Amino acid sequence: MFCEQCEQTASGDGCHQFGACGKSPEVNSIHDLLIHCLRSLAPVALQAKAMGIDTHEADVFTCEAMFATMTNVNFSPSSLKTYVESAIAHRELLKETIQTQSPESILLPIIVDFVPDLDGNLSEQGEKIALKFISQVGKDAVDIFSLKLTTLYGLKGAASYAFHAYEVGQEDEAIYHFVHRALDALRDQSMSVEDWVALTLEVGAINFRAMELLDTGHTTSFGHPVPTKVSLAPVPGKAILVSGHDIRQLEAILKQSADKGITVYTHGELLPAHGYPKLKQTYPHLYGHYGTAWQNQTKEFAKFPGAVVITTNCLMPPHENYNDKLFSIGPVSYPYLTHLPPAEQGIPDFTPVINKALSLPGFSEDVAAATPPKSVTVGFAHNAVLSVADTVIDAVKQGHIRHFFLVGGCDGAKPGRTYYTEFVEQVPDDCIVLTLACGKFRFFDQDLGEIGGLPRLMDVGQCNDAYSAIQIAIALADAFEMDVNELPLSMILSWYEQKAVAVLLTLLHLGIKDIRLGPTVPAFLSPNVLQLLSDTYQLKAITVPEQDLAACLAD
Ligand code: SF4
Ligand code: SF3
Repeated sequence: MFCEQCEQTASGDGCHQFGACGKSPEVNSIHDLLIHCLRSLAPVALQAKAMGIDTHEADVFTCEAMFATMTNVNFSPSSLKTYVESAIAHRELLKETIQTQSPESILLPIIVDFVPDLDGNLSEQGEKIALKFISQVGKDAVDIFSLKLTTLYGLKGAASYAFHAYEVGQEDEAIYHFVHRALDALRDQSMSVEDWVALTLEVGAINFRAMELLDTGHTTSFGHPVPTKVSLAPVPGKAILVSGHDIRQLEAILKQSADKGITVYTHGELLPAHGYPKLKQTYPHLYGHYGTAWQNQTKEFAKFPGAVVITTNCLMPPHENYNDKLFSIGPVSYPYLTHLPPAEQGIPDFTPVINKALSLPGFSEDVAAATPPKSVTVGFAHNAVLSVADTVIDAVKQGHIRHFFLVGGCDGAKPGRTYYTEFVEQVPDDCIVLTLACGKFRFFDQDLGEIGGLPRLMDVGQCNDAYSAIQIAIALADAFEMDVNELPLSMILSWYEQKAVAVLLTLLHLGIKDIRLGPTVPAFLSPNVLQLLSDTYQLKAITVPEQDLAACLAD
């Protein structure tokens, strides 16, 4: 096998024997097979679009299937086989419609005739057709292959955000068209390094649009986030824990579990859900947050005394001591986990989750009483922060706020990730820390105090709320009549999976410079591509907190 799509990749080089994420060579090859099938669907979808044929189902399917191939999402050969079958079915249906509408032959590339042997060994077939370096020719082969991988991985992140946005009723045909176009470009042998750089940055542009749509979907459905205190201590009683990113599915769980005497807790990237006022008002049994980031789930899920639902990434191979109370939905799947299929409008029937929660002990009075009453405040998205923009601007002008740091991104298990905790601990008292995504769990419960009534630590939201952080930066730059890069703002980001790749490409597409990235730079960036990013955007790897902090404050 070969995979290097995430930060955890073995020896910082590539997983060759088995995935560090728990992905087997077999599953890795079926991911590759699925990507190949989506690449074979792409030119057909593009042709159909050009002829005015409705491709909507294939578009949404493509985004969901891309999502399934991301790190820590789908480990199930049988579930992945269903995705492969559907990709071919969507493609054949569109081919048929094209032929009916235009019987004179339309030239489509050979890839559209690829037919996997669904009764054969899918893994072996995937291994044969995976995107490989050896198929690359010419003097720029290494760099073009690197940019192809960057495009593909960023596209997975952007497509998954587009799928989230679709789920909350927001779509843009331009995104779907681009997803097919970029997948189709992977077979193009005529593109130069410059062409690939341009396409890679286009992934960033399209991801910005996907995050914007998701923001619109969330705020339209649940209101603009407001600063909200979230308890980290449990209450006695039966309990459900919801992990991942999907706020719409969290709402469905809340709806179906209302009046059942069950308390619902968030885990990982669902913490910011508490900031959405309509969700809190409608469902008072959405109570608190349990645990920290995804990489601690084996301990945290095992200890949780109720049912657990994982809605999106990041799923780790579940331990047998909790797999009977863990349920997956959407593109997430693991061989021996119970997967709840979508019923009405993509929402599963969560009865098995509710029954499991009722059958488990829940939090006892003793445990609840013994847990120290701790809380964190969430909900500092663009609307909330910009509603106090005057206070922020005054504090900067009067010298009370010296600098802003955006510290966040995807978390992981590497020891070097303590950098982010140490960095935040060393940020001077006259600076504000904005944070987002699961990287925040390194320091989310620290009390950094206030500056002139403004909290020094503000949680902007999930990784997709990078959109919100960008809106805040743009508004501040406008207020100070300067370029975003001239603001007293430094971005110290951590990356792990492909959503982070998409967010990074968005920031580069917007021309944001001086980003510090860690804990390591992506293995799929060739030395020349890395040099190009560092020359053009001054993208740098993190060093040690003291040194980076001093450099940011000196800029
Ligand atoms: Fe390795 Fe990451 Fe690929 Fe998993 S997703 S196989 S950890 S590179
Ligand atoms: Fe975390 Fe997986 Fe990316 Fe959404 S939950 S940030 S790593």
